[in-house]
Amino acid sequence: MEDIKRIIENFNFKGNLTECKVFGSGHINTTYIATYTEEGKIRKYIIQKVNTNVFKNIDELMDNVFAVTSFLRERIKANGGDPNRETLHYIKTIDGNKYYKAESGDCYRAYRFVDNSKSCDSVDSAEIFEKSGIAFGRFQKYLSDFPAKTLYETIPNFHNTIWRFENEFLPAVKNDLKNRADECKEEIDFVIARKNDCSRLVDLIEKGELPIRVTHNDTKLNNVIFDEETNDAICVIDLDTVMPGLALYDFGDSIRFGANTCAEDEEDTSKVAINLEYFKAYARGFLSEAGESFNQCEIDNLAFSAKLMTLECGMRFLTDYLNGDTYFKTSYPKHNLVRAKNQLALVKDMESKMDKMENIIRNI
Ligand code: ADP
Ligand code: GN1
Ligand code: MG
Repeated sequence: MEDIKRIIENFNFKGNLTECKVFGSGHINTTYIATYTEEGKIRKYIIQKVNTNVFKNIDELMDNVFAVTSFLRERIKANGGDPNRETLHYIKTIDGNKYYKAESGDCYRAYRFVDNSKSCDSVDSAEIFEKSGIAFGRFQKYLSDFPAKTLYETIPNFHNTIWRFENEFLPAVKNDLKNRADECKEEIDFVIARKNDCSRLVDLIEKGELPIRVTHNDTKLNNVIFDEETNDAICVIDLDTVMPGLALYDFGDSIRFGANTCAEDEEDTSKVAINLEYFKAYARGFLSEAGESFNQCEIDNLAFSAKLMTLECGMRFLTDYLNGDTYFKTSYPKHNLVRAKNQLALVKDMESKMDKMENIIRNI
Protein backbone atom coordinates (compact mmCIF):
# COMPACT_ATOMS: atom_id res chain seq x y z
CA MET A 1 0.00 0.00 0.00
CA GLU A 2 2.75 2.47 0.96
CA ASP A 3 4.59 1.75 -2.28
CA ILE A 4 1.60 2.25 -4.50
CA LYS A 5 0.75 5.46 -2.62
CA ARG A 6 4.19 6.81 -3.49
CA ILE A 7 3.69 5.76 -7.10
CA ILE A 8 0.36 7.53 -7.50
CA GLU A 9 1.83 10.79 -6.25
CA ASN A 10 3.34 11.00 -9.73
CA PHE A 11 -0.10 11.44 -11.32
CA ASN A 12 -2.24 14.52 -11.19
CA PHE A 13 -5.25 13.14 -9.30
CA LYS A 14 -7.64 15.63 -7.76
CA GLY A 15 -8.58 15.63 -4.06
CA ASN A 16 -7.42 13.60 -1.05
CA LEU A 17 -6.64 9.93 -1.26
CA THR A 18 -9.02 7.97 0.96
CA GLU A 19 -8.45 4.40 -0.24
CA CYS A 20 -6.27 2.39 -2.58
CA LYS A 21 -6.59 -1.37 -3.10
CA VAL A 22 -5.86 -4.16 -5.55
CA PHE A 23 -8.68 -4.55 -8.04
CA GLY A 24 -10.05 -6.68 -10.89
CA SER A 25 -9.27 -10.14 -12.18
CA GLY A 26 -6.96 -9.82 -15.18
CA HIS A 27 -4.23 -12.43 -15.75
CA ILE A 28 -1.52 -10.01 -16.88
CA ASN A 29 -1.25 -6.59 -15.25
CA THR A 30 -1.55 -5.63 -11.57
CA THR A 31 -4.53 -3.33 -11.16
CA TYR A 32 -5.37 -0.97 -8.29
CA ILE A 33 -8.31 1.32 -7.65
CA ALA A 34 -7.75 4.60 -5.80
CA THR A 35 -10.54 6.71 -4.31
CA TYR A 36 -10.13 10.46 -3.88
CA THR A 37 -12.50 12.94 -2.28
CA GLU A 38 -12.71 16.67 -2.79
CA GLU A 39 -15.41 18.88 -1.27
CA GLY A 40 -17.68 15.88 -0.84
CA LYS A 41 -17.11 14.71 -4.42
CA ILE A 42 -15.74 11.22 -4.92
CA ARG A 43 -13.43 10.38 -7.83
CA LYS A 44 -11.98 6.98 -8.60
CA TYR A 45 -8.92 6.13 -10.64
CA ILE A 46 -7.43 2.89 -11.93
CA ILE A 47 -3.66 2.48 -11.64
CA GLN A 48 -1.94 -0.39 -13.34
CA LYS A 49 1.51 -1.84 -13.06
CA VAL A 50 2.08 -3.00 -16.62
CA ASN A 51 3.51 -6.49 -16.98
CA THR A 52 6.88 -5.81 -18.58
CA ASN A 53 7.60 -9.51 -18.96
CA VAL A 54 4.65 -9.68 -21.37
CA PHE A 55 4.90 -6.22 -22.93
CA LYS A 56 8.49 -5.60 -23.91
CA ASN A 57 8.15 -2.05 -25.23
CA ILE A 58 6.03 0.16 -22.97
CA ASP A 59 6.58 3.33 -25.01
CA GLU A 60 5.09 1.67 -28.07
CA LEU A 61 2.32 0.10 -26.01
CA MET A 62 1.28 3.43 -24.51
CA ASP A 63 1.51 5.21 -27.88
CA ASN A 64 -0.96 2.64 -29.22
CA VAL A 65 -3.32 3.06 -26.30
CA PHE A 66 -3.33 6.88 -26.48
CA ALA A 67 -3.78 6.85 -30.26
CA VAL A 68 -6.66 4.37 -30.14
CA THR A 69 -8.50 6.10 -27.31
CA SER A 70 -8.28 9.55 -28.90
CA PHE A 71 -9.48 8.13 -32.23
CA LEU A 72 -12.37 6.37 -30.48
CA ARG A 73 -13.38 9.55 -28.66
CA GLU A 74 -13.92 11.30 -31.99
CA ARG A 75 -15.90 8.40 -33.42
CA ILE A 76 -18.07 8.16 -30.32
CA LYS A 77 -18.72 11.91 -30.36
CA ALA A 78 -19.62 11.77 -34.05
CA ASN A 79 -22.11 9.01 -33.31
CA GLY A 80 -23.79 10.95 -30.52
CA GLY A 81 -22.24 8.94 -27.68
CA ASP A 82 -20.55 10.11 -24.47
CA PRO A 83 -16.78 9.79 -24.97
CA ASN A 84 -16.07 10.22 -21.25
CA ARG A 85 -18.06 7.12 -20.48
CA GLU A 86 -17.57 5.04 -23.60
CA THR A 87 -13.81 5.05 -23.91
CA LEU A 88 -10.94 4.91 -21.43
CA HIS A 89 -9.53 8.23 -20.36
CA TYR A 90 -5.81 7.86 -19.61
CA ILE A 91 -4.11 10.38 -17.35
CA LYS A 92 -0.56 11.55 -17.96
CA THR A 93 1.99 11.84 -15.15
CA ILE A 94 2.82 15.17 -13.54
CA ASP A 95 5.82 15.30 -15.88
CA GLY A 96 3.55 14.89 -18.90
CA ASN A 97 4.51 11.29 -19.68
CA LYS A 98 2.13 8.54 -20.72
CA TYR A 99 3.34 6.31 -17.88
CA TYR A 100 5.53 6.52 -14.80
CA LYS A 101 8.71 4.50 -14.55
CA ALA A 102 9.69 3.76 -10.95
CA GLU A 103 13.29 3.36 -9.78
CA SER A 104 12.73 -0.40 -9.71
CA GLY A 105 12.02 -0.25 -13.45
CA ASP A 106 8.31 -1.05 -12.92
CA CYS A 107 5.96 0.92 -15.19
CA TYR A 108 2.65 2.38 -14.04
CA ARG A 109 -0.18 4.09 -15.89
CA ALA A 110 -3.50 5.52 -14.79
CA TYR A 111 -6.98 6.16 -16.11
CA ARG A 112 -10.31 7.34 -14.82
CA PHE A 113 -12.61 4.72 -13.37
CA VAL A 114 -15.94 4.98 -15.14
CA ASP A 115 -18.59 5.92 -12.53
CA ASN A 116 -21.33 3.39 -11.78
CA SER A 117 -19.60 0.67 -13.75
CA LYS A 118 -18.87 -2.96 -13.05
CA SER A 119 -17.07 -5.78 -14.76
CA CYS A 120 -18.37 -9.37 -14.96
CA ASP A 121 -16.28 -12.52 -14.70
CA SER A 122 -19.03 -14.79 -15.97
CA VAL A 123 -22.11 -14.57 -18.15
CA ASP A 124 -25.35 -14.81 -16.22
CA SER A 125 -27.77 -14.18 -19.04
CA ALA A 126 -27.81 -14.38 -22.83
CA GLU A 127 -28.83 -10.74 -22.80
CA ILE A 128 -25.69 -9.45 -21.09
CA PHE A 129 -23.50 -11.56 -23.37
CA GLU A 130 -25.28 -10.16 -26.42
CA LYS A 131 -24.57 -6.66 -25.08
CA SER A 132 -20.87 -7.45 -24.81
CA GLY A 133 -21.04 -8.65 -28.43
CA ILE A 134 -22.52 -5.32 -29.46
CA ALA A 135 -19.74 -3.49 -27.59
CA PHE A 136 -16.89 -5.48 -29.17
CA GLY A 137 -18.56 -5.36 -32.60
CA ARG A 138 -18.94 -1.59 -32.35
CA PHE A 139 -15.35 -1.23 -31.13
CA GLN A 140 -14.19 -2.98 -34.29
CA LYS A 141 -16.52 -0.97 -36.49
CA TYR A 142 -15.35 2.35 -35.04
CA LEU A 143 -11.72 1.39 -35.61
CA SER A 144 -12.34 0.21 -39.17
CA ASP A 145 -10.70 3.34 -40.63
CA PHE A 146 -7.98 3.68 -38.01
CA PRO A 147 -4.63 3.69 -39.86
CA ALA A 148 -3.54 0.15 -38.97
CA LYS A 149 0.03 0.72 -40.16
CA THR A 150 0.60 3.27 -37.37
CA LEU A 151 -0.05 0.66 -34.67
CA TYR A 152 2.86 -1.16 -33.08
CA GLU A 153 2.60 -4.90 -32.70
CA THR A 154 2.71 -5.06 -28.89
CA ILE A 155 2.97 -8.86 -28.88
CA PRO A 156 4.13 -10.18 -32.25
CA ASN A 157 2.32 -13.29 -33.55
CA PHE A 158 -0.27 -12.94 -30.80
CA HIS A 159 -2.93 -15.00 -32.60
CA ASN A 160 -0.65 -16.71 -35.09
CA THR A 161 -1.68 -20.10 -33.75
CA ILE A 162 0.66 -22.18 -35.89
CA TRP A 163 3.56 -19.92 -34.93
CA ARG A 164 2.73 -20.44 -31.27
CA PHE A 165 2.45 -24.19 -31.90
CA GLU A 166 5.86 -24.43 -33.54
CA ASN A 167 7.81 -21.78 -31.65
CA GLU A 168 6.36 -21.93 -28.15
CA PHE A 169 4.38 -25.12 -27.57
CA LEU A 170 6.65 -27.75 -29.20
CA PRO A 171 9.85 -26.28 -27.66
CA ALA A 172 8.15 -26.24 -24.23
CA VAL A 173 7.31 -29.94 -24.65
CA LYS A 174 10.82 -30.74 -25.84
CA ASN A 175 12.65 -28.75 -23.16
CA ASP A 176 10.30 -29.92 -20.43
CA LEU A 177 12.00 -27.54 -17.99
CA LYS A 178 10.00 -28.65 -14.96
CA ASN A 179 9.61 -32.35 -15.82
CA ARG A 180 5.88 -31.93 -16.28
CA ALA A 181 5.44 -33.34 -19.79
CA ASP A 182 4.68 -36.91 -18.63
CA GLU A 183 1.86 -35.63 -16.46
CA CYS A 184 0.39 -33.74 -19.44
CA LYS A 185 0.76 -36.46 -22.08
CA GLU A 186 -2.95 -36.61 -22.90
CA GLU A 187 -3.22 -32.83 -23.31
CA ILE A 188 -0.01 -32.62 -25.36
CA ASP A 189 -1.26 -35.34 -27.73
CA PHE A 190 -4.63 -33.61 -28.00
CA VAL A 191 -2.99 -30.39 -29.19
CA ILE A 192 -0.58 -32.14 -31.56
CA ALA A 193 -3.49 -33.99 -33.19
CA ARG A 194 -4.97 -30.59 -34.08
CA LYS A 195 -1.91 -29.07 -35.73
CA ASN A 196 -3.76 -28.62 -39.03
CA ASP A 197 -6.40 -26.44 -37.34
CA CYS A 198 -3.63 -24.12 -36.12
CA SER A 199 -2.67 -23.02 -39.64
CA ARG A 200 -6.14 -22.65 -41.18
CA LEU A 201 -6.72 -18.92 -40.64
CA VAL A 202 -3.09 -17.96 -41.27
CA ASP A 203 -3.26 -19.80 -44.61
CA LEU A 204 -6.44 -17.93 -45.52
CA ILE A 205 -4.71 -14.62 -44.75
CA GLU A 206 -1.85 -15.59 -47.03
CA LYS A 207 -4.28 -16.47 -49.81
CA GLY A 208 -5.82 -13.02 -49.43
CA GLU A 209 -9.19 -14.41 -48.40
CA LEU A 210 -9.32 -12.94 -44.89
CA PRO A 211 -8.83 -9.17 -44.50
CA ILE A 212 -6.60 -7.71 -41.80
CA ARG A 213 -8.50 -5.25 -39.60
CA VAL A 214 -7.74 -3.34 -36.41
CA THR A 215 -8.93 -5.69 -33.69
CA HIS A 216 -8.93 -5.91 -29.89
CA ASN A 217 -7.52 -9.45 -29.67
CA ASP A 218 -8.44 -10.08 -26.02
CA THR A 219 -12.23 -9.99 -25.99
CA LYS A 220 -12.92 -11.63 -22.64
CA LEU A 221 -16.16 -10.66 -20.97
CA ASN A 222 -14.21 -8.92 -18.19
CA ASN A 223 -12.60 -6.65 -20.75
CA VAL A 224 -15.91 -4.80 -21.16
CA ILE A 225 -17.45 -2.75 -18.40
CA PHE A 226 -21.20 -2.56 -17.82
CA ASP A 227 -23.54 0.00 -16.32
CA GLU A 228 -24.25 -1.02 -12.72
CA GLU A 229 -27.94 -0.29 -13.05
CA THR A 230 -28.98 -0.99 -16.64
CA ASN A 231 -26.42 -3.73 -17.40
CA ASP A 232 -25.72 -2.02 -20.72
CA ALA A 233 -22.16 -2.47 -21.97
CA ILE A 234 -20.49 0.93 -21.66
CA CYS A 235 -16.89 0.64 -22.65
CA VAL A 236 -14.28 -1.78 -23.95
CA ILE A 237 -11.15 -1.86 -21.75
CA ASP A 238 -7.75 -3.61 -21.73
CA LEU A 239 -6.48 -2.07 -24.96
CA ASP A 240 -2.95 -3.50 -24.70
CA THR A 241 -3.42 -5.94 -27.54
CA VAL A 242 -5.23 -3.67 -30.00
CA MET A 243 -3.31 -4.52 -33.16
CA PRO A 244 -3.88 -5.50 -36.76
CA GLY A 245 -5.69 -8.86 -36.65
CA LEU A 246 -8.77 -10.75 -37.79
CA ALA A 247 -12.38 -10.05 -36.88
CA LEU A 248 -12.50 -13.79 -36.24
CA TYR A 249 -10.02 -13.53 -33.38
CA ASP A 250 -12.31 -11.14 -31.52
CA PHE A 251 -15.39 -13.24 -32.17
CA GLY A 252 -13.75 -16.55 -31.28
CA ASP A 253 -12.09 -15.35 -28.10
CA SER A 254 -15.33 -13.96 -26.70
CA ILE A 255 -17.08 -17.27 -27.29
CA ARG A 256 -14.21 -19.18 -25.70
CA PHE A 257 -14.63 -17.31 -22.45
CA GLY A 258 -18.28 -16.32 -22.29
CA ALA A 259 -20.10 -19.27 -23.87
CA ASN A 260 -18.35 -21.86 -21.70
CA THR A 261 -20.95 -23.29 -19.30
CA CYS A 262 -18.43 -22.81 -16.50
CA ALA A 263 -15.40 -20.72 -15.60
CA GLU A 264 -12.23 -20.99 -17.65
CA ASP A 265 -10.53 -22.59 -14.64
CA GLU A 266 -13.29 -24.97 -13.49
CA GLU A 267 -11.51 -28.15 -12.44
CA ASP A 268 -14.40 -30.54 -13.11
CA THR A 269 -14.19 -30.84 -16.89
CA SER A 270 -17.51 -32.74 -17.00
CA LYS A 271 -19.09 -29.31 -16.43
CA VAL A 272 -17.39 -27.80 -19.50
CA ALA A 273 -19.54 -27.33 -22.61
CA ILE A 274 -20.48 -24.71 -25.15
CA ASN A 275 -23.77 -23.01 -24.35
CA LEU A 276 -25.39 -22.66 -27.77
CA GLU A 277 -27.92 -20.11 -26.57
CA TYR A 278 -25.06 -17.86 -25.47
CA PHE A 279 -23.18 -18.56 -28.71
CA LYS A 280 -26.20 -17.39 -30.68
CA ALA A 281 -26.77 -14.32 -28.52
CA TYR A 282 -23.15 -13.16 -28.85
CA ALA A 283 -23.09 -13.81 -32.60
CA ARG A 284 -26.27 -11.73 -32.98
CA GLY A 285 -24.82 -8.81 -31.02
CA PHE A 286 -21.37 -8.85 -32.59
CA LEU A 287 -22.62 -9.24 -36.16
CA SER A 288 -25.25 -6.53 -35.75
CA GLU A 289 -22.41 -4.02 -35.39
CA ALA A 290 -19.40 -5.47 -37.19
CA GLY A 291 -20.97 -7.96 -39.59
CA GLU A 292 -21.94 -5.59 -42.38
CA SER A 293 -18.40 -5.42 -43.73
CA PHE A 294 -17.62 -9.13 -43.39
CA ASN A 295 -16.80 -11.17 -46.48
CA GLN A 296 -18.06 -14.70 -47.04
CA CYS A 297 -14.83 -16.28 -45.84
CA GLU A 298 -15.09 -14.47 -42.50
CA ILE A 299 -18.69 -15.59 -42.08
CA ASP A 300 -17.82 -19.17 -43.05
CA ASN A 301 -15.13 -19.33 -40.37
CA LEU A 302 -16.95 -17.76 -37.42
CA ALA A 303 -17.86 -21.06 -35.75
CA PHE A 304 -14.41 -22.48 -36.45
CA SER A 305 -12.76 -19.39 -34.94
CA ALA A 306 -14.43 -20.12 -31.60
CA LYS A 307 -12.85 -23.55 -31.59
CA LEU A 308 -9.48 -22.23 -32.76
CA MET A 309 -9.25 -19.47 -30.15
CA THR A 310 -10.13 -22.04 -27.46
CA LEU A 311 -7.50 -24.47 -28.74
CA GLU A 312 -4.93 -21.67 -28.89
CA CYS A 313 -5.68 -20.55 -25.34
CA GLY A 314 -5.57 -24.13 -24.04
CA MET A 315 -2.23 -24.59 -25.77
CA ARG A 316 -0.92 -21.33 -24.24
CA PHE A 317 -1.97 -22.39 -20.70
CA LEU A 318 -0.35 -25.79 -21.28
CA THR A 319 2.83 -24.17 -22.64
CA ASP A 320 3.00 -21.93 -19.58
CA TYR A 321 2.52 -24.90 -17.25
CA LEU A 322 5.35 -26.77 -19.01
CA ASN A 323 7.58 -23.69 -18.77
CA GLY A 324 6.99 -23.28 -15.03
CA ASP A 325 4.20 -20.65 -14.99
CA THR A 326 6.06 -17.56 -16.06
CA TYR A 327 3.41 -15.79 -18.19
CA PHE A 328 -0.11 -15.95 -16.73
CA LYS A 329 -0.81 -15.04 -13.10
CA THR A 330 -1.74 -18.19 -11.18
CA SER A 331 -3.38 -18.70 -7.78
CA TYR A 332 -2.18 -22.25 -7.06
CA PRO A 333 0.50 -24.63 -8.42
CA LYS A 334 -1.56 -26.46 -11.06
CA HIS A 335 -3.73 -23.53 -12.07
CA ASN A 336 -2.42 -23.39 -15.64
CA LEU A 337 -2.87 -27.14 -16.11
CA VAL A 338 -6.44 -26.93 -14.84
CA ARG A 339 -7.10 -24.06 -17.25
CA ALA A 340 -5.54 -26.01 -20.13
CA LYS A 341 -7.63 -29.13 -19.45
CA ASN A 342 -10.74 -26.98 -19.23
CA GLN A 343 -10.07 -25.25 -22.57
CA LEU A 344 -9.27 -28.51 -24.34
CA ALA A 345 -12.48 -30.06 -22.99
CA LEU A 346 -14.31 -27.09 -24.48
CA VAL A 347 -12.62 -27.68 -27.84
CA LYS A 348 -13.83 -31.29 -27.73
CA ASP A 349 -17.38 -30.24 -26.97
CA MET A 350 -17.33 -27.62 -29.74
CA GLU A 351 -16.12 -30.26 -32.20
CA SER A 352 -19.15 -32.39 -31.40
CA LYS A 353 -21.46 -29.39 -31.89
CA MET A 354 -19.74 -27.73 -34.87
CA ASP A 355 -22.68 -28.44 -37.21
CA LYS A 356 -25.07 -26.78 -34.79
CA MET A 357 -22.79 -23.77 -34.35
CA GLU A 358 -22.50 -23.37 -38.12
CA ASN A 359 -26.26 -23.63 -38.50
CA ILE A 360 -26.78 -20.88 -35.93
CA ILE A 361 -24.47 -18.57 -37.90
CA ARG A 362 -26.26 -19.40 -41.16
CA ASN A 363 -29.62 -18.54 -39.58
CA ILE A 364 -28.37 -15.17 -38.36
P1 ADP B 1 -5.31 -7.27 -17.50
O1 ADP B 1 -4.43 -7.09 -18.70
O2 ADP B 1 -4.57 -7.71 -16.31
O3 ADP B 1 -6.45 -8.15 -17.83
P2 ADP B 1 -7.26 -5.10 -17.45
O4 ADP B 1 -7.00 -3.77 -18.06
O5 ADP B 1 -8.21 -5.99 -18.14
O6 ADP B 1 -5.85 -5.82 -17.18
O7 ADP B 1 -7.78 -4.84 -15.97
C1 ADP B 1 -7.91 -5.90 -15.07
C2 ADP B 1 -9.33 -6.01 -14.55
O8 ADP B 1 -9.64 -4.85 -13.77
C3 ADP B 1 -10.42 -6.07 -15.61
O9 ADP B 1 -10.60 -7.37 -16.11
C4 ADP B 1 -11.60 -5.60 -14.82
O10 ADP B 1 -12.12 -6.66 -14.04
C5 ADP B 1 -11.02 -4.56 -13.89
N1 ADP B 1 -11.14 -3.17 -14.40
C6 ADP B 1 -10.20 -2.46 -15.02
N2 ADP B 1 -10.66 -1.23 -15.31
C7 ADP B 1 -11.92 -1.16 -14.88
C8 ADP B 1 -12.92 -0.14 -14.87
N3 ADP B 1 -12.74 1.07 -15.39
N4 ADP B 1 -14.10 -0.45 -14.33
C9 ADP B 1 -14.33 -1.65 -13.79
N5 ADP B 1 -13.43 -2.65 -13.76
C10 ADP B 1 -12.23 -2.41 -14.29
C1 GN1 C 1 -5.13 -12.81 -20.69
O1 GN1 C 1 -5.20 -9.89 -19.62
P1 GN1 C 1 -6.42 -10.73 -19.63
O2 GN1 C 1 -6.63 -11.45 -18.36
O3 GN1 C 1 -7.60 -9.89 -20.06
C2 GN1 C 1 -4.39 -12.90 -22.02
C3 GN1 C 1 -5.34 -13.37 -23.10
C4 GN1 C 1 -5.91 -14.74 -22.73
C5 GN1 C 1 -6.59 -14.62 -21.37
C6 GN1 C 1 -7.07 -15.96 -20.89
C7 GN1 C 1 -2.09 -10.11 -23.08
O4 GN1 C 1 -6.15 -11.85 -20.78
O5 GN1 C 1 -4.67 -13.49 -24.34
O6 GN1 C 1 -6.84 -15.17 -23.69
O7 GN1 C 1 -5.69 -14.09 -20.38
N1 GN1 C 1 -3.83 -11.59 -22.36
C8 GN1 C 1 -2.57 -11.49 -22.81
O8 GN1 C 1 -7.98 -15.79 -19.86
O9 GN1 C 1 -1.84 -12.46 -23.00
MG1 MG D 1 -8.08 -7.89 -19.01
